[in-house]
Amino acid sequence: MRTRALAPSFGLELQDLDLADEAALDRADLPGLLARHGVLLLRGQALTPEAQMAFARRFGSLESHAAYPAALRHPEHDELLVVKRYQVDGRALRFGGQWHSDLSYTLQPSKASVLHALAVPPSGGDTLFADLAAAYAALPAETRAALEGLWVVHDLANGRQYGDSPPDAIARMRAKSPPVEQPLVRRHPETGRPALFLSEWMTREVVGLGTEQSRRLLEPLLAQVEDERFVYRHRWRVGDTLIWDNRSTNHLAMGDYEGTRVMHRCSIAGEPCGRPHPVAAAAPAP
Ligand SMILES: O=C(O)CCC(=O)C(=O)O
Repeated sequence: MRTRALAPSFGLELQDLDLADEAALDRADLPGLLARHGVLLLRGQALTPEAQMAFARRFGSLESHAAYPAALRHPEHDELLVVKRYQVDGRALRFGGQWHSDLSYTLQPSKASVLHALAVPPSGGDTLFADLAAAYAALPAETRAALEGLWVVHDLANGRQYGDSPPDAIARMRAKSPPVEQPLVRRHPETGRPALFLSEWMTREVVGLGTEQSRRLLEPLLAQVEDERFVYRHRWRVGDTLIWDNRSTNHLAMGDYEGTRVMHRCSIAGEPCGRPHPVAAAAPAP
């Protein structure tokens, strides 16, 4: 199989693999490649929703999105989201407009996600990926030692888009998706590589530290995982299929485009990770 590195530390394009060629897919160790490289790219694929889901199942079982608003889901498949610009309750809703790792605010974060481009704008609308393992490895040894054993709060409501939401809307969101605690340094279950498991969108504070101390510890780490040394920027073409490992990468969808951008997305269930956040557990449901 011909391959091409996407970025110095991670990401691999599989250049002559055809997603319709089941025998070739059987021969390629796709889950192993994903675990080692963090992001896989295949260009020029024509995937029906069924073919995309069948391909994604090679990495594990698919997550259902039945709880998402119907407008965001494919009409026939709860496992498939249609990623584009939406208006929900009169507000523009943008998928992934802040750095994140899928479902890190739950106790079963997604293992991987598969995004297939159906329509792309003439310019803009790129997706950025960050290598969280390389970002961790590049920290000074004493910083890495100081982070060992720390837990951080991941909270969906921490997102910028909820900044002007009324408190009762935030309380309802937290009742539905209570914040959780995740290990700040997460070891990849397949490669054993440690990675910085935090993101601008989800990570609110360090467990046991006050707001100011948390900010002082988290700010440089967030800068580290967004540093361009560890980022791959994907410029989409129609037919691109990207698979990313949410246990070792963050991603960010750029909203800087005009025109149509439509993607089909499914995600693969991960292993349990993290623990409930006691404050959230104690909060009364509104
Ligand atoms: O639209 C994109 O490029 C990515 C969207 C996103 O953040 C996601 O699918 O989790």
